[in-house]
Amino acid sequence: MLQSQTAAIALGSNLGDSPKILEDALKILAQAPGINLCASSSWYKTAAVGPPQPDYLNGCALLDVQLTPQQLLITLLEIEKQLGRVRRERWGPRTLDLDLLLFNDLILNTPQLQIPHPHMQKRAFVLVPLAEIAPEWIEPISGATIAQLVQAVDCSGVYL
Ligand code: PH2
Ligand code: MG
Ligand code: MG
Repeated sequence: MLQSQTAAIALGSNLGDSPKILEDALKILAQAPGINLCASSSWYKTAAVGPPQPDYLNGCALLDVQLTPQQLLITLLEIEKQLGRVRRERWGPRTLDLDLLLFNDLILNTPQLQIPHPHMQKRAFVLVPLAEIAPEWIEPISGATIAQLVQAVDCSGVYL
C-alpha cells in the first residue's frame, strides 16, 4: 500500500450548470478509491483567461491520496469525462476542468504531467482559492508559500 500523500487540485467550469457540476465533482472525488477529500475552497467567479468566453467558477481542493500522481491524473480525467467534458479548442469553454497543481513537494516533468502545474504561479483564479485552504504550502520550484505567490498576482478578476 502506498503511503498517503497530499495533493492540491484546481476545479473550473464555465459551461452548463457550473455550481452543480463542481459540487458533483467533489462528491465523486470524495468517493473515489484511494482519495480522501480534506478541504475545499469557496467557489469564485473569475474572468476568463485566454480566448473570449463566459466567466468561470473556480475553486481548489486538498486531497489525501493513496495513488501515484499518474493514477490521480487518470482519475481526474475520468471524472471530467463522466461530467460531460468534451475536448475542443485549447483553453476554450468547458463543463469541468480538473487540474493537478501540487503533490507533496514533488517536482515532476513528463510529457503527460508536470507538477507543480506549469501555469499555477501566474493564475489568480488558482492562487486565490488555494490560498484560502493552503496558504502555508510551499510551491517547490519558487520556494514561496501560496500566500506569498497570491500577493504577486493581479486578483482583480476573481470575486467571491
Ligand atoms: N481555465 C483555462 C483557461 N482560462 N480562465 C479562468 N478564469 N478560469 C479557468 O479555470 C481557466 C481560464 C484553461 O484551463
Ligand atoms: Mg486548466
Ligand atoms: Mg485541465
